[in-house]
Amino acid sequence: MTRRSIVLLGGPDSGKTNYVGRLWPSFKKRKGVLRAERLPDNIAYVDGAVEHLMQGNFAPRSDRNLEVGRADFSISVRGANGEGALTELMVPDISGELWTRTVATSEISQEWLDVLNEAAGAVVFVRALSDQNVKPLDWVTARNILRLDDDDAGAGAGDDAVTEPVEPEHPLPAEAAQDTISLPSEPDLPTQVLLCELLRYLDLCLADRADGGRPHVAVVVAAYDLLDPQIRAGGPMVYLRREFPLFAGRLADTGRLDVKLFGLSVVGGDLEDDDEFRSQFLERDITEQGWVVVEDGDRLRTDEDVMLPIAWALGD
Ligand SMILES: Nc1nc2c(ncn2[C@@H]2O[C@H](COP(=O)(O)OP(=O)(O)OP(=O)(O)O)[C@@H](O)[C@H]2O)c(=O)[nH]1
Ligand SMILES: [Mg+2]
Repeated sequence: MTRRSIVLLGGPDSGKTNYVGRLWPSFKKRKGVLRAERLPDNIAYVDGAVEHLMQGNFAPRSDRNLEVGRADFSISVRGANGEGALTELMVPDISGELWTRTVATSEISQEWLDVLNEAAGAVVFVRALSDQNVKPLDWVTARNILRLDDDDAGAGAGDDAVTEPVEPEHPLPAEAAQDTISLPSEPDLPTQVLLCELLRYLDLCLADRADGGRPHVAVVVAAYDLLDPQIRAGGPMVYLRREFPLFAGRLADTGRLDVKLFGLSVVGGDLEDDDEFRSQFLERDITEQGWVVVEDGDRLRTDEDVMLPIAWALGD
C-alpha cells in the first residue's frame, strides 16, 4: 500500500479543522470520490470537530499551544469512488498561528520540513470574510495613519485625493465593516504574504508525483457561502484577485505546482449567524449538505462532494 500524506496549510481561522470534521461523516457513509477502507478508532481530535458540526456549530479554532498545535489523522482510502489503489492518507492539521509564526520568523523546523517533504500534495486554505485576515496597508486602510496634521498639510488641492477613501466597486458587506483603520503596534503579516510564502515552501519541498507529474495543490476559499452571490458567481479566482491580489498574481505563475482552485462550504451555509439555515441543517443528514465550487479552466461547477480538494491534492 502506498503511503501518501496531504498537508493542510493556512492562516488562523482559515477553515482547516472544520473541513477535516466535515470529511469524516462522508467517509463513514461512503459518500464521495475517496472511500475509506476502514475507519481508524483513535481520532479524538476529529471526533471533537465532527461532534460540533453534528450539533449545528462550527468547530472552534485549534489549540494555539506550540506542543499541541498539530493534530494528524490517518486513514486508508481508495480513490475513484473506491476503484483506485489503496493509499494510506495522512492529514496533519497544523494550527494557522504556527504557520504564521514560521513564515514571520523564516524559521521552519526540521519536523515541518519533513512533513512537507513527505507530502504528496497540499490543500491551502484562505477563509472568506475572516476577521483574522490581515490586509496590507494601502491608501484606503492607512488613510487615518497617513493623514497629515492641518499645519503640515498646507492647502494643496491634491490633499483630498490622498485622504478620501476610495470605495471598492462592489463592496463586500461584512468585510467592508472589518476594514477598520488601526495600525497594530507590530504590523501583522499580511495574509496574502503568508499565502505566497506557504506556496513557496510547497514549491521547494513537495516531491514530484510518482508518475513524474507536478505535485498537486488545492487552493480552497473556505466559507464560500458567506460571499455575496454576485462575487460567488465570479469564482474563487475573481474573489482572490479582488481581496488578495498579490497571492492571485502568484497563482498565475505556480512554478512546479499544479494548482486548482475551489470554493468550499462545509455545510452549505452559516451555522453562526443564520438561525433559519441552522435549523434546516439539523433536520437533514450532514453528508447531504455542503458543496464545493470547482474551477476547471474557464468553467465553474458546483459539486456536492466536499472531498474533491483532497482528492485533487492526492493526485486524482
Ligand atoms: N459560513 C461558514 N463559516 C465557516 C466555514 N468553514 C469555517 N467557517 C468559519 O471559520 C472559522 C474557523 O474555522 P476553523 O476550521 O477553526 O479554522 P482553522 O483553519 O482550523 O483555524 P486554526 O485552528 O486557528 O488554524 C469557524 O469557526 C467558522 O466560523 C464554512 O464552510 N461556512
Ligand atoms: Mg484548526
